[in-house]
Amino acid sequence: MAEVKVAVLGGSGAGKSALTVRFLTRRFIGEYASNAECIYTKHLCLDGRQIHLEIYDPCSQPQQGKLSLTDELHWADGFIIVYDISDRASFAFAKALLYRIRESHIGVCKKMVESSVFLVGNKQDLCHMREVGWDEGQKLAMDNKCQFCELSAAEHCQEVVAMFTKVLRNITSNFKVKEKRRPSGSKSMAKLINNMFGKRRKSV
Ligand SMILES: Nc1nc2c(ncn2[C@@H]2O[C@H](COP(=O)(O)OP(=O)(O)O)[C@@H](O)[C@H]2O)c(=O)[nH]1
Ligand SMILES: [Mg+2]
Repeated sequence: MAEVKVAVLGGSGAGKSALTVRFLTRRFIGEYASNAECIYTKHLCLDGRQIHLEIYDPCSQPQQGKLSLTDELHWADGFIIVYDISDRASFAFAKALLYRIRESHIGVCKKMVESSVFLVGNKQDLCHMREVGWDEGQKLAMDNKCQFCELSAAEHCQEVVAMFTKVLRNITSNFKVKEKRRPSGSKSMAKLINNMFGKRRKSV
């Protein structure tokens, strides 16, 4: 069974818990414990593959200046970065998180990292109070080569499920690439050893 770990990060009040609970229960309950740091677990089947999913929903985020994220960056296979479209400060915070993720993964296969980060503009139902344009979110995602969508945890269920599913699918396909690489690497090493010593032995 594949183990997949996703961290949902973003400013306080952006809707991290609402999105997580919406995905896990398909419900929006309005108020969420803000002092509880949760790792939710769920078994699910994705494209015929069994997955043990863990979702990290932190109770609060460190201030922008103290953005270490070291534990999260080690722990997670993928990230959902959430901001509130009616709160520009949460967008600035999401930007800082994306930069932090990007700089921490320098040297790692870029494509894998990029495909497992999703920027989400939440609270689309509050578009009459919008402070962050759709195009700004889209541009930030393009600059960081991650995926992007706007949605509403309060009003959209299918969109939330689709967004999480996309993240999971990208992470598991990264796993498949890693699995494939390993045997082919050892095979080519075996071939190399065989070519060097095997052939020589034959010629003696
Ligand atoms: N209008 C609206 N409110 C939302 C939405 N998502 C979350 N909220 C509200 O925003 C507040 C903060 O949400 P919460 O999930 O606790 O944010 P967190 O601190 O990032 O976990 C709560 O009162 C939620 O009911 C949304 O899509 N639309
Ligand atoms: Mg929360």
